[in-house]
Amino acid sequence: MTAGATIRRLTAAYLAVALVALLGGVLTGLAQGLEHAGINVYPALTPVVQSYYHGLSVHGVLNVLVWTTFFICGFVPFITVESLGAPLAAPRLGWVTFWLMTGGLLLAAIPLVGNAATVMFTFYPPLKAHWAFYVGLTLVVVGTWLVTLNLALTRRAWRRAHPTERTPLPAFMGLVTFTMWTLASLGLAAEMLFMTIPWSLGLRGGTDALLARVLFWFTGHPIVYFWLLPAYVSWYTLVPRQAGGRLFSDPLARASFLLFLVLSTPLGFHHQYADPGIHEGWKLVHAFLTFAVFFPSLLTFFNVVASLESGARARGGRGWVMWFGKLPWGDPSVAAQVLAMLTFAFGGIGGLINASVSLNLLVHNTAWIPGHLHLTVGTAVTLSFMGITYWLVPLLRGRALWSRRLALVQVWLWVVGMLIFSNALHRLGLMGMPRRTMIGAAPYIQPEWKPVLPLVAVGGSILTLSALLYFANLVLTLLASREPYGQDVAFAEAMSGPDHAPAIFDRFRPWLALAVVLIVLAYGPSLVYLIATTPFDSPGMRVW
Ligand code: HEM
Ligand SMILES: [Cu+2]
Repeated sequence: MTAGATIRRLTAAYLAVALVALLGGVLTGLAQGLEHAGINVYPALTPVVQSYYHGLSVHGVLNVLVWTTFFICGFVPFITVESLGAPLAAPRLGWVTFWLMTGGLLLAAIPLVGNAATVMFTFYPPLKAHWAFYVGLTLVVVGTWLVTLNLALTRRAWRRAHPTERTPLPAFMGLVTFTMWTLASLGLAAEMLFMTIPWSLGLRGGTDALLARVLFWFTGHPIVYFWLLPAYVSWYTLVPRQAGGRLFSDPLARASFLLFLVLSTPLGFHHQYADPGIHEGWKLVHAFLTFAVFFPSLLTFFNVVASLESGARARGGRGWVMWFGKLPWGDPSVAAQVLAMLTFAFGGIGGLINASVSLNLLVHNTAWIPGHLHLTVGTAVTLSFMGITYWLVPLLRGRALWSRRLALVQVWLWVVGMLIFSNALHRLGLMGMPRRTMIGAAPYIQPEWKPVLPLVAVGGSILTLSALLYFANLVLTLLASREPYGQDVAFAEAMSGPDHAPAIFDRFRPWLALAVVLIVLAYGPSLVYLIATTPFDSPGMRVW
């Protein structure tokens, strides 16, 4: 089964933008890592990068907003179309969407690169960017809604031809991902449309930090699931097959995604435990809901490990734990994703610490936080996406990966580099070192930080080397590889198939309604109060 040519070209176009963004993200990261060890490369980088904070803004935006979003908008529709065996319902809309998003990205990039949007990827007011930054990012978000629309139309057309079948799991998961995101992104859209855009255009005199942060984190927590769920799609529906096994349970997989749909959004206050102006009681409600959304991740862990085990045992694996060694470690796509899963276990444990109201106070705004997010979005997601491109780029190009061995080296380097890098940041954070700080210029550097700081640069350099090998391999695959590569996408079969799931596990509306109810309960009172009382009298600031 192969999808139409349109989806392939569209996916390739999204991947191209995503990869360029990642390259920029990695290079700016290297400069930050070196800076922590006292090697200040910023003077040499002017005027391209005009300050540490300029570079950090580019780093955050390119990595977590552009690389992730563009990869996902290429990968998820591809998987959906392939698994349905039906073409994209509205191909022209697909291209309009791509150009809208790319146009928005370019619009946002002008002030970002030009140091007129050095507000970091969270753009908290009263830091004020050029209006083109906010408008451009808003266009990208609107583009993602059009992707949702196209996926929904595609499933509807498929449903007409297959009235009684269960939606195939990969397509179901793709749709849940985009439905969840569309609902969750309303907070960000509201912040842009009612606050930052009119304010940056001069139509509104002042702004308010707290309301903007509430709207930002309404979207800012679920966005992590928007990054993570596409990796889960691969872990559930592709990796078991790549590992020579079967998915343990299709109904359990659906259950976990439906729980993500319901629970991803109503918990953003866990990013605001330290913010005044939000009642402690609501912070506690969001804390409990955060622990609740850990549950579908545990379901995922159980289901995916059981699936991997089936593959390893089919390959002759034995014992309670030793089967793990029998996974196809020579396949860089599998190695990348299994190692991403392992790294994610540490990220998850750290996440529980962040989510705990009292422990959060210890790590809040310290280097612990970037330590955590490089394990999660920087590895669980990014290394999984890299693993996916190790088969997806060959498939789109029709040529085998240039070098599997180089890819394996790359994958292991990423993990080793990340363990050094992230461990150092976690430890520095526990010693009270702040994040988002040009540490080399800080007069308050503590003696106990000094032996750990060079590890940030060592780990960061290994990561950069790994990334450069990754890009080299992909470029050589495009340009120099001669061996042909097949066009089939092989999805995993399930030991317990979709027909074991109750019919309600194949419906969206009841779950979406439940999600809306929970959001209204968890956010409604605080939002109503803030909107009614917020004075919008804070002037904007440009501090760079
Ligand atoms: C070569 C690889 C990388 C290196 C050396 C690196 C380095 C760094 C450093 C040192 C910081 C801390 C800056 C500070 O708090 O002052 C940072 C922040 C950050 N990094 Fe990376 N990074 C890399 C790759 C990535 C990737 C792949 C992602 C995500 C996909 C990512 C996402 C982020 C984010 C979101 C922040 C926080 C930005 C902020 O506070 O505004 N990084 N990075
Ligand atoms: Cu969060």
